[in-house]
Amino acid sequence: MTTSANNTATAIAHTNIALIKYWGKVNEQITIPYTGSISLTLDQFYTKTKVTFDPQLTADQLLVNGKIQTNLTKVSRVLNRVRQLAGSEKFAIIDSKNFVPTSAGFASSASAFAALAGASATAAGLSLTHQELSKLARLGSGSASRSIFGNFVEWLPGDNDDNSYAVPMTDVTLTDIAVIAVNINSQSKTISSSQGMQLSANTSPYYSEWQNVVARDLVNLKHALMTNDFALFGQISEANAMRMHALTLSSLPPFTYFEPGTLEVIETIQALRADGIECYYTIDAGPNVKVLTQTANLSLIKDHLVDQFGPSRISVAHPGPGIEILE
Ligand code: 2P0
Repeated sequence: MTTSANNTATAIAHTNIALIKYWGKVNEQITIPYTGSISLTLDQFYTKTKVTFDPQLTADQLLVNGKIQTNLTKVSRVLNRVRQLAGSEKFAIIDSKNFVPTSAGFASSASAFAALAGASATAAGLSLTHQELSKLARLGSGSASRSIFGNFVEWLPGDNDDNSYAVPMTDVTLTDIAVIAVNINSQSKTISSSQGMQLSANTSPYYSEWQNVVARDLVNLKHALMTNDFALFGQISEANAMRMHALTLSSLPPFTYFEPGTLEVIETIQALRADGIECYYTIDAGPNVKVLTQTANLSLIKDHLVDQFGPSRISVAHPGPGIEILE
């Protein structure tokens, strides 16, 4: 990476879907997770962010899709670290655009904070490695640490700011994967991921067992990825997602991200599978469902979901690239 001579840089980062979920922070200030996690970066959904440091500014300014934002808490964590590393006191204008079809129902924080890390570090003249960018993105949002890299990515939890970062997974032989996103509701949720995971970690009686579950699921998912075992990949991913959602149901007070439509998609996937069509589902901190399948069954499953839920709710993605920095 080269240094930026004119205080400005643009970066593009893609969103990711977690297969082994991150759900809980040991340290909320610097986003150290209780467990590791594994995700797949997706090709269709990304954020493009331009950062310009300007000595005339008296505060950071954030535009998302052209709209001024007032809550800059997480953005400031990233920019303050960049200023500290660069020995600069300049504030920045951040112009961020999400290229996530409204029908996809993906959260944009992973791609947004990964793009912010790449653009702000470059604009400040820093030459950071991808590992350092992953740590920087993590300060904004945990899942963003993984969106620095393409394809399958593992976030090594670590226990401090220096050893908690994501790495690209090597030796993966499972490459034929398609993800069908079914949008049930794209309104923002009433319990944010940060609030939800904190509640689960503090109150679910199952939280200590979740950490054991994730340790086992990480080993088994890696085995599936290295042996090109799609059935095992799907089974582990689906079970891990449901175990994460069991933490929300078992919190005090209990809560869920599921909506009636979420359960409808789950039933459809179970029925397709009973008919011998191989597909699995995963669900993040929201009602929308991502169906995991392979090329051979993609059209059939997509057509089925389009018939049932309507074309505007369905979008398809494949494994996508890591961060791209444009000077
Ligand atoms: C994940 N999620 O591993 C999990 C699974 C949602 C469910 O990471 O609090 O926006 O900003 O670190 O990264 C979404 O939460 O949370 C998320 P913070 P983030 O992808």
